[in-house]
Amino acid sequence: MHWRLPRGVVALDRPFILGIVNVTPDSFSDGGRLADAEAAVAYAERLLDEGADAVDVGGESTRPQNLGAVPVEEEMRRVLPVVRALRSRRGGALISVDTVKAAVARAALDAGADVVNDVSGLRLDTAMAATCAAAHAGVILMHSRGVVADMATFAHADYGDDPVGDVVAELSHAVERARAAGLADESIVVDPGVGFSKRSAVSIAVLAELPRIAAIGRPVLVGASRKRFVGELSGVATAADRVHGSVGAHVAALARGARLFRVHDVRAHREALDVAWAILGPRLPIADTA
Ligand code: HH2
Repeated sequence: MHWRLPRGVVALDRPFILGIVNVTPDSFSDGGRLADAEAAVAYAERLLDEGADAVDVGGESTRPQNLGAVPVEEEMRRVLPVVRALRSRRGGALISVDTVKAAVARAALDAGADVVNDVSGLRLDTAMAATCAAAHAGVILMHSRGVVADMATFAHADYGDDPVGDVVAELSHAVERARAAGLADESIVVDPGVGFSKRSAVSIAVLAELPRIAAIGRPVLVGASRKRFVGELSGVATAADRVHGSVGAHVAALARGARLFRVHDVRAHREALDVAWAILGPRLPIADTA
């Protein structure tokens, strides 16, 4: 299993950790901490030093009570200086940009980003797929419904008899959008979007039935870090304190076929996932040779 990025191929032969760098005033668990670019770059470097394989730089929160849609210029003002500085200070580092806007993605790719993490799965900006294809970017296609302001709510959380089947079908459409625009299959990673347009029971079902997501045929990323269902299951109300529950969710996801993990707490996940991988990796049913 591997992932083709503009500057080479990443072998997914151990758990891949994407460290979260939210350059936002309002993210649900860490908003406002990294208000300026210098703080964000230093934080990203720390995550890389703790064992992150890449960092995911985001300038717009999906938090339901967020401060309103972020204009494209403001999102660029938040994200681009971080991408540029990181690229110049850490030449080899893999950088992802978390955006649903093609203009932001294009500017970030020009500034040295390798991956576009689109939480709308190429739904919300019709120029996004072509933008990523033109740059041969890696893409993370996440399942969600609705717009940024409501995708992390239950506004679109009604499913049929087989919610996981509905997620698989909708995520498969995202992969088709990517292919239609000319993106290579090898550039695509899929993500079931835990907590996005999903009540906790559906988020849990999606993780339990992750082999059905993996059957789409692309590597699977899971982002359960600090999320609401983790708090409910572990009884930890404060999002930033949900590290142990997050690790538990991600180790379970690893056992069910996930290979990439978007996390806040990098060191804890590096240690836990490496240990879990040494035990599970060679014995997992999903072939690692794809
Ligand atoms: N979750 C969030 C944001 N981006 N991207 C992917 N691929 N998968 C996820 O599960 C995912 C994501 C939400 O988490 P966070 O960045 O911590 O919060 P916020 O959106 O409030 O900035």
